[in-house]
Amino acid sequence: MGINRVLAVLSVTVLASCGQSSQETGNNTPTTLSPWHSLTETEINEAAAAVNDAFGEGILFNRISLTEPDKNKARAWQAGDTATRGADIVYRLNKASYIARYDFDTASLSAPSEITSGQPMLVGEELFGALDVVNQLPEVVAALERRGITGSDGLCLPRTVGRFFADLANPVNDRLVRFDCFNIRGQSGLGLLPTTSAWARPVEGLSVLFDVEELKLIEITDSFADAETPPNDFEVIEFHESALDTRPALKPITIEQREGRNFDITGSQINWQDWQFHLRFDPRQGTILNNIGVVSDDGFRPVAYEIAMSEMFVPYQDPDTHWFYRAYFDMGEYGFGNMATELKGNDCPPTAIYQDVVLHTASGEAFTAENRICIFEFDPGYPSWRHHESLYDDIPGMVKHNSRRATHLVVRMVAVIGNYDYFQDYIFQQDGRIRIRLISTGIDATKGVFSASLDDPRAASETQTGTLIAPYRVGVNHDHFFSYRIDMDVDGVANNFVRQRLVAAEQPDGAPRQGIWTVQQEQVLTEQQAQTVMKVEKPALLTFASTTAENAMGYPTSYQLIFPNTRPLVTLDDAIYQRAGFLKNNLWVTRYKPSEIFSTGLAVNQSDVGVGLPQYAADDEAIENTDLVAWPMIGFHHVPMAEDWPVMPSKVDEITLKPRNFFNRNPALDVPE
Ligand SMILES: [Cu+2]
Repeated sequence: MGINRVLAVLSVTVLASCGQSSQETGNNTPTTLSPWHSLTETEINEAAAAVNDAFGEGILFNRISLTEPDKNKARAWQAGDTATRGADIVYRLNKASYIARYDFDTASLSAPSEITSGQPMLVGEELFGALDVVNQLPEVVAALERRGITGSDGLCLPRTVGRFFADLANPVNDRLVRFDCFNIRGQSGLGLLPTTSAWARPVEGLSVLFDVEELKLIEITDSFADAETPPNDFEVIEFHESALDTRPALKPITIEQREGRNFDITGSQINWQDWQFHLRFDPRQGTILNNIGVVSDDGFRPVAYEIAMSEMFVPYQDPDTHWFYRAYFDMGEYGFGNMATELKGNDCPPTAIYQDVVLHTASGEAFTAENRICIFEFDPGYPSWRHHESLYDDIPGMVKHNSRRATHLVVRMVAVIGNYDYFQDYIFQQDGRIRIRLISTGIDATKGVFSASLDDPRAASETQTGTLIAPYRVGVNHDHFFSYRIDMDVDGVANNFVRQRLVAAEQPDGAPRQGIWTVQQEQVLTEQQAQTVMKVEKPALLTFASTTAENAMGYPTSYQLIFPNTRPLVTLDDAIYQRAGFLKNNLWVTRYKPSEIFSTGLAVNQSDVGVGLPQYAADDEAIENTDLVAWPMIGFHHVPMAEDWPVMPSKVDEITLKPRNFFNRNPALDVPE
């Protein structure tokens, strides 16, 4: 079906013509790579060649990532040193999955180990290769024609399937996806082009289970084969600007830095204000920060060794034949880095600089993807701090008003996982805070229904699992859960996890107060004890404290983890939720292990139950005075609404790392007026 080819050609053309590569990237090229530098094109090609040489052709490369560097060696690395570097190569061969490690120093490949639990990420070539075949299947063409959709007006798109369909295929070895379809017919003014939103007209009741490796149809399910179908050919709201009656433009707010930027980039290292960190890009996790800390008069003070998202889980809440399986582990199943899109237009402010990233094809060839990261400074519009001393208003000559402008540094990428767009931001502040911000926008997944409004007698049953957000479309209820991995190293590797609850303290009879609240420390000595479920009635202060450094008042220097509380509503015994064991707690704390990177395990696609964080914590290791990793979970329950349509307003979720007795005073005190 020509449309997919057309789309592919269009996107390539757009990339070539609108690339912002001529912009300054701000990078001073170093002579040697740091331990945390993203894999280079040369390195990726060398690692892939080693695997091809050892095991022959026909290998599908799912992921070539930087090997987690030896932490002790990496921490001792100084600019100019030669770092030890390696690549982890995850690949498919003869219907099995493997991981091997390539060492660049010795040019040697480890013996591969077979991955027997779960499967590696689906890569673009698998999905798009299958897409062409599925869209040309006579059964699919016929089912679409029965619904009045012909030629390139129909487009079926792939979804991961969890660990279902064991009666039809082998969920352990077969690479399964299920396609559902859309009417993408273009409307007046678009010429031969499809509608702006490929997701706006669902073709309900048609699903195609497909093996993307064998390119084999397994099952086609048409619930309306002999019946009237929900409408699929109505006018949709085009959201490109020329199709809209836009409001009058605002008088412009100009953002500029005439004297240049305030951050320096050398290789993977970024310095801004007192902050220093390394930035790399990974096909699975996207942007990863390493060796993050504060440059002080006493030298480099580490805060965290690594910060990255570990998994994203989006389970839909509809038991329908065509919806029950929809629960996406977007990071482990598709790859957040692989799905990163070019940043352009209003994605980043005009002062941003852009970085290209290096990814690879399924055949292991490295390529450069342009402008996948932007970095910029930003004025949030409120001061870093302020005080006006009204007591002295009448005293002439005194400085009564003090406020200091705040400036933040933002590192941004955007991944598009099908209908949703996710911004992954790391924000550095002058007051010592680091914020991890996840912004969700894009297009709600909708289910095609017969009702155009609640007046239709069918609407009552059709809106049991969602909201009629536009005529003939129900936005199905779902969750967005984000699991992060933060390797805390507060003033050194050895840390303690401190959990304090704010609790009511009854006062004795006759006291002037009947109740106050106090801070009570709980004993948290092991991985099991550290598992934290948030309670509205007993808020928790969650901190990671140095075991060696104290501030001037004698407190252990600490960083606090702050994040909104969300809980799974569905039992963790559910077939889908059993694969997302990280949901059990708002926060897990484990002892650092270089092999424990992903909260849902190494291979998430069609993964088994109970993998990942529950396994890492099962041995209940002691976590006193040792190297600790924090695993906070954030997210939201999404009950869609009309305002989500045709494209959803940006929704922000955040984790804050906040200094708590890490400094001796407000660290932004010295910001000049
Ligand atoms: Cu949503």
